[in-house]
Amino acid sequence: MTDSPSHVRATFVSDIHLGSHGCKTERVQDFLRQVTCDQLYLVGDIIDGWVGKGHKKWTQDHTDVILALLATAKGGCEVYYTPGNHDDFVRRLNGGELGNVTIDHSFIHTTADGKSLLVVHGDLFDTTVTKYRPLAFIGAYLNEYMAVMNSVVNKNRKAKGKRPLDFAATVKKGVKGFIAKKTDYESEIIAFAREHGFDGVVCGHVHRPRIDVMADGFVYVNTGDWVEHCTAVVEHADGRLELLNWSPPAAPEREHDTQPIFKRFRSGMR
Ligand SMILES: [Mn+2]
Repeated sequence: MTDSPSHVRATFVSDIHLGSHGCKTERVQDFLRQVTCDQLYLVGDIIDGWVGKGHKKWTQDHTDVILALLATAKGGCEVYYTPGNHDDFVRRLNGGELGNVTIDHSFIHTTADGKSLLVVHGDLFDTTVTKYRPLAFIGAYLNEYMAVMNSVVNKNRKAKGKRPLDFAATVKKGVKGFIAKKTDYESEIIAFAREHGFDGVVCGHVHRPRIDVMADGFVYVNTGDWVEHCTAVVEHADGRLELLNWSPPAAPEREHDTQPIFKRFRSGMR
C-alpha cells in the first residue's frame, strides 16, 4: 500500500458488487483516490442487480462510488466497462459510449510491452451461470444472507470487545471451490484466449485474485473482488502487472477471544 497517490498506466477492477451488503465501498473510494491511471477497466459485477431492492442497502456511499468512477472518466481517464452477470442489465448498452465510458462485451488491452490481453468478466465461461442460472441465483442470495448475518454477529462481538469473524468468506470459499471443480472455469477461459491468439486474459467473476504467468508466457489475471479480498490489478508504465491488496488494516489480535471449537471449524474449511 502507498501513502501518497501513485499513477499507473492501467487499472483493472471487478466484482465491486455495489448495492450488496458485503461491498467495501470505503476501500474502493480509498483505492480510487490513491491510485490514478490513464485507463480504467471495470471488469464486471460492478453493480449487483441480483440482491434485491429495499433493506436500505443502497446507501449514499454506494452512490459515491458511482460518482467517483464518473469523476475519474471526466478527469480524462479512459474508462472501459465490460458488464458481468450481476450487472447484466448494463449489457443492453454494449457498444455504446457515455462520455469517456465505453461499454462493451469485452476489450483488448495492449500493454506497454506489447502484450495483447483479452479483458472480459468471464461468467460466460462458467457453466453454473450459463447452464444452471437458478443455482447461481441461489448462491448470490446465500452469500448476501451470510454477509448480513456476519454483520449482525460482529456487531454483537464488537459490543463484547471481541475480534470480528468472517464466516461468510469461509463458507463462500467452500461454495466457490465446488463451482471451480465443477466447471474448471479458469482453464476454459485460458483455452479460449489462447485459441484466439491473445497473450493473456484479464477476468473477474470467481473472486480469486491472482496473476499467473504460464511456461509459454501466457498471463492469466483475475482481478479478485471488493467484497472479501479488496484487490485490483495495475499495469505499470513498463507493462509490468501487479496485484494490489487494498484490504482494511488488520485489527490487533486479542488473546482468548476465539472459542476453540470455532478455530477448529475455520481451519477445517480451508
Ligand atoms: Mn460474476
